[in-house]
Amino acid sequence: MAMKSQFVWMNGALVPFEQATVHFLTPALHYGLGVFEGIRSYATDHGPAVFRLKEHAKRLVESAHIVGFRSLPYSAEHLADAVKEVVRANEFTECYIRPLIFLADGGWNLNVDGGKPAVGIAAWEWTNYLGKEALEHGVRANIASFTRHHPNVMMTKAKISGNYVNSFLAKTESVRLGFEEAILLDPEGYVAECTGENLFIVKNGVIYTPDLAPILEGITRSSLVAIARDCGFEVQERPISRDQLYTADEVFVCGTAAECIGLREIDFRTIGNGSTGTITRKLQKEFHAAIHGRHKFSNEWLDYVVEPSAYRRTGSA
Ligand code: PPE
Repeated sequence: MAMKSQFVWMNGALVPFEQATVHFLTPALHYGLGVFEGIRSYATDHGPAVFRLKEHAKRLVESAHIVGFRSLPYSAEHLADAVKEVVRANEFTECYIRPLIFLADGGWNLNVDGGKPAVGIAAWEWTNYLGKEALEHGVRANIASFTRHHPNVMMTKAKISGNYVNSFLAKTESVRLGFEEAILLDPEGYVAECTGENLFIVKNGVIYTPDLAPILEGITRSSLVAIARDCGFEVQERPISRDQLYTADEVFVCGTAAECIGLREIDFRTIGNGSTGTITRKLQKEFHAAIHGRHKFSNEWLDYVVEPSAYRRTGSA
């Protein structure tokens, strides 16, 4: 199994991978009542480091607050430490980390207060989320026939497990049609985001991205905005229409799993020169420097799994 690791953190302790199981009558399985995060650890000269761990842990706890969990057994700080423990225990350098807080017990009358949350954190080696060629050549996308959630139907700021049924509908349709990713429009018909990524366009040297109202506040999105502004690019948040995608010079998407990937074709229309654009390439390069500890933002954004001075002494994690 590609997602195999040695240990999974379950409710406060590491357990062997095979023991990280839940019962069929776990309410989260029936109702999608869980909140999760996608986090990554990367290799750096000072050993493995988790990218923007504090922000991910904060969003996880905020997602739990949004779905109505009143008290959690662990704080954001405790969960952040547990994330690093999972990377260390599994002896991973580069991995994807998946914490999940889920309704584990009770709540069968559809009331969060009638149940109890449980927490798990797994990690696995996940690369090439959008395929091997994606980084170099970009991917082909379509506009989904499914609309993104209205923010008062499903809470779009929270990474709620059940929200992802909408992503599954769109992505499955997209892949069956022969594309690699789907772009979802918001209930007003403007571009929202992809199934697991935020979206940007470039037109005449200016970078545009939809404002935060209907979308997930992506941590990669905010990192790329900071990097782009630091490079001297103008970045504007504003509504983007479907036809503005077609005539953009470049379109790119970003997320923890996908990182930063160009879209070379949308709805059978070539975007720009039909390959990853120059500004996208520049941002990819800066982003890769940042995650691997070679950028001026790296200090602020990386959390070392092993204290850097200890790593220098032993030369390993
Ligand atoms: N929008 C959606 C809907 C989304 O799921 C993600 C992350 C983003 C934007 C970007 O957010 P951020 O990772 O903070 O930059 N999607 C996660 C789950 C992917 C999956 O297949 O599962 C991820 O990239 O980890």
